[in-house]
Amino acid sequence: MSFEEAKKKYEALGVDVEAAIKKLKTVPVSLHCWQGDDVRGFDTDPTKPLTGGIQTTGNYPGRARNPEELMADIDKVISLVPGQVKLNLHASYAIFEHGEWVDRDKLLPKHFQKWVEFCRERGLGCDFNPTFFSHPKCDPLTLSSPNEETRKFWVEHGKACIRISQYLAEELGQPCVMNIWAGDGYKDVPADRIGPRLRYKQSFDEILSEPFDKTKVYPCAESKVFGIGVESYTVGSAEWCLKYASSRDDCICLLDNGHYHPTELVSDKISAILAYDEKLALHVTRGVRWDSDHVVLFDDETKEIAKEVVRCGIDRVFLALDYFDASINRVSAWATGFRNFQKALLFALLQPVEELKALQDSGNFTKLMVVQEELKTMPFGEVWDEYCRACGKPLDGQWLSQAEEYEKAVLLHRG
Ligand code: RNT
Ligand code: ZN
Repeated sequence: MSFEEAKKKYEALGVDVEAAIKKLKTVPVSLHCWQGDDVRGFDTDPTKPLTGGIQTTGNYPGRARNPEELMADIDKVISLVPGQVKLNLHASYAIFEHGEWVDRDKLLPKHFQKWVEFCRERGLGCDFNPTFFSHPKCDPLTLSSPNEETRKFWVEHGKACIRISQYLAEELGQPCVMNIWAGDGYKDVPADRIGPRLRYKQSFDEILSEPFDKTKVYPCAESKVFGIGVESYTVGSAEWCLKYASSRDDCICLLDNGHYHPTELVSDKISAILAYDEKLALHVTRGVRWDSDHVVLFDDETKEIAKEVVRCGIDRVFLALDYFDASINRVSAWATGFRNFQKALLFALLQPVEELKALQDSGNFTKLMVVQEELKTMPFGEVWDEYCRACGKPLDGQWLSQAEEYEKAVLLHRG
């Protein structure tokens, strides 16, 4: 079947295929830099373990070891994926020059100047994340620590990151989403649950007291249910983050779909939050039995998340990917997840939403089920190919060989 034939089939359902393609090309999706180096960053000893309750597994060759390698890998990924990429950086990816090094509480915009140049040359915006893990000052708590010196250190880190986020937004002319996630919590049953939560709140308040332009910097609070070694209690739980974000007009909720009980679905949470808030942020990932951060697939829940984003208003949701697989070619992992989320968004944009809603509202659940099932076997692949062509990017079946060549020419030569 040709694209023209596929388009006719969609048009018969009342779907505007060209409009869907045109829209998706403008929707930024944040590409997480941390897939390229197993979340190690450049500001601490790379032989020290990843902390904060997150874990990468696998030792596939080719991990990026420095900014040059990471940038080259990101460039490769960008060449392999359709759509509007935005970069997502962690503070731990600061670039120090001439033997300089500063601790996280002293980070300055200039430590991200190289990243600004990278983004500017490629027309990308940039999102940002303070890094509250993999650092000697995690005691293991950070923003909720009872040790005032530790807590202050991490508050200063958060404030420095607000200034850096503002700098990124101003230099690149696109808003910067600044996501606050800290793995603070306890392995075993705590005696005091409210103390850390009150200190966490105070720390967030102190970080957000740093002046910033609310049209340029969008701070978020990312919740979590548990982490490895932090099984019994998480300070920044779902309720804490929801309540915190709703208590202020300058903080939004960030939902990571790996951060809930496996029977809970983020696809069902999106509309609940958007019934109250103007904006929402997402980390799209794939948890296999736990928050394992597997590569995003074109699977049912990813499709359902994309449908909800489209139906609630794609421009109201800041979209980002968050996964890290060290057991396969990292460039391919990045490209696969990014392409799959693009597929899910395009698939969602090709649904006859008004007709489906009308079936629901008129109580015709028989037809609603049949139509929704039949949409699954529409000639989506033809439209996807056309979208890739329209973006000037490789189609399915054309890009993996490029990742493999890059592996041979570049990645396998890394020690
Ligand atoms: C951890 C959170 C967090 C991190 C990144 C590196 O469970 O999902 O978003 O993955 O900030
Ligand atoms: Zn996340």
